[in-house]
Amino acid sequence: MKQTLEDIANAMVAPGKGILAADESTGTIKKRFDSINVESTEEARRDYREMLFSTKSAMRKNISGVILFDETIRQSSANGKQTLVEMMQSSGSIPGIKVDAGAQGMAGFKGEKITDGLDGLRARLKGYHRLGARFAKWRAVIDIAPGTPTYGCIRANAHALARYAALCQENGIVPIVEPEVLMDGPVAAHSIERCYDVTERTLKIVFSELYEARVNLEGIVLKPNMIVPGKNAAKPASAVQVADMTVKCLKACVPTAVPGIAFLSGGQSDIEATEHLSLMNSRHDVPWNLTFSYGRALQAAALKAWGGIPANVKAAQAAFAHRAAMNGLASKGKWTTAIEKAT
Ligand code: 5MM
Repeated sequence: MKQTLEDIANAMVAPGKGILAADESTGTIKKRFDSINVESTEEARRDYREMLFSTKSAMRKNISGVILFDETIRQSSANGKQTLVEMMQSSGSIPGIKVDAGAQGMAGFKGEKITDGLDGLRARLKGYHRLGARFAKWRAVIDIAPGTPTYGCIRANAHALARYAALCQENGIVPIVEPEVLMDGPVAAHSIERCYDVTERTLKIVFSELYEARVNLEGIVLKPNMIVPGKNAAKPASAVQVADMTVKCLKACVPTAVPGIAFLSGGQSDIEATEHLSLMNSRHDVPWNLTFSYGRALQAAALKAWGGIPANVKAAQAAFAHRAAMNGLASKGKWTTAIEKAT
């Protein structure tokens, strides 16, 4: 039976499950591999991602879908027996694809960025659908610094997100709408209150643009930042404060028609990202499923344990399965430090 956009979106945010962001572009994965002294070849990238996608317990129980990069959606396993897409499908996980072409300097807006990738997007989406993708991702980047972000930058990024989302839905693909207010930009000295204000403004404009573009909100997943201070902020925030302010901001901005919100980790530590998500779910009643769509916070421990050495695959898979399980608990508000340490 054909799945509707709503079916797919609901499956992506099912309780206990969340999304693995493994869509690092070639430059970003190189940086990750540099940190473990591994050369970023096509084969090494395949081996690393195959290791994650073949972690059966995590993929079956806690990973509803995986965001892939263009190279990965076309790759096969090392033994050539199946494509990586088939591998994740066999565990019941949905393949997704990053379709933006990255954030570039925005002409006329010094220090601000606009995400590229709308040209030819309709044809690319049709191709990705044939390859098995049932959801996509587009990330807009909003940086906080003295005098920025400007309305012009937020508006242009929100408009692009809305045009992308409409094209995805036209092609049977659920759009993940990711407007990321950075916590680790070049300055990143802002307070948690400033993050709240900028995120609120950004989300208000994004949902206005989605409405104008006639996007069906029941068939999207929102991927926002949490409300956190910049990484160089003078004053830290408590985990409870992050959870409460994030939920308050989302309640002020996100229509209840949206089935789910899957957060990015944005530079938080693994444990912080898990704790914040769990506190949101345990402390608040919300009309959406709140879950994770983490890149770094799901992969960091596994990447380190792997180190590019085949003999470490089992340990790395155990590290990935552990993080996925902890975040699965957090999506139900059931994670605790005691469970984190005991398992
Ligand atoms: C996996 O990282 C994605 C970005 O890669 P590029 O910068 O190479 O395009 C990124 O979009 C990611 O999906 C989100 O930002 C969430 O990742 P984090 O690490 O913030 O949870």
